[in-house]
Amino acid sequence: MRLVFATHNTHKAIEVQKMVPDAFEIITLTDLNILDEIPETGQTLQANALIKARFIHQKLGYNCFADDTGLEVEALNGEPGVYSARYAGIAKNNEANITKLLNNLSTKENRRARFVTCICLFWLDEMFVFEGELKGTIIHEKIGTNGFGYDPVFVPDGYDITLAQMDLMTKNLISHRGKAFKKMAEFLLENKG
Ligand code: ITT
Repeated sequence: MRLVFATHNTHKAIEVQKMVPDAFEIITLTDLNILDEIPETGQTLQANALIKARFIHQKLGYNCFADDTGLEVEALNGEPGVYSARYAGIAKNNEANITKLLNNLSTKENRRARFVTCICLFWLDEMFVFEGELKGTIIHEKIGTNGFGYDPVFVPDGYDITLAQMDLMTKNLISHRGKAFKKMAEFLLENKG
């Protein structure tokens, strides 16, 4: 069964395909040749996930979902939060975002942070929301080359390596997105018939 993921981020689509039941084939906006960059104008992660999922649901009428993730850093009053993708001003420039984050944290002792993912699913024309979080610490320099975004500077609680040093399977087991998508996968398994 095809399920549209309202994203152009192929990294995320690969992560998610591994998490949902095999019966579901994840199709991205790029696969559908939909080039629109859906404006994420919401003030919260849930509002942005809803904007993206509703855009596709209204345009195509398909079962579809979108997610939004933010990194919330305690000492920065929850920043970058909903602005995580464009923290340094340039959309999705991971290098610049990490540099700005490390600069802003350079004088702070508290380096606690968490990733939060919110998913909005349109399933048979009804809307459902799923959430997951991952707590950890921001380190002082980048380590590792796997993953994307802030992974090279985030060490999850209970580990002494960054998310960028983990293989994808391990990241999916513990991550904010993994936990939120596990909830969605359980829902889909229960409701697919
Ligand atoms: P969309 O096209 O789906 O909007 P995106 O790249 O903007 O893709 P998100 O909205 O989910 O991705 O996440 C916002 C930013 O948060 C993203 O650009 C990364 O900088 C960061 N981020 C999200 N998930 C992450 C993860 O698992 N590890 C590290 N950083 C992550």
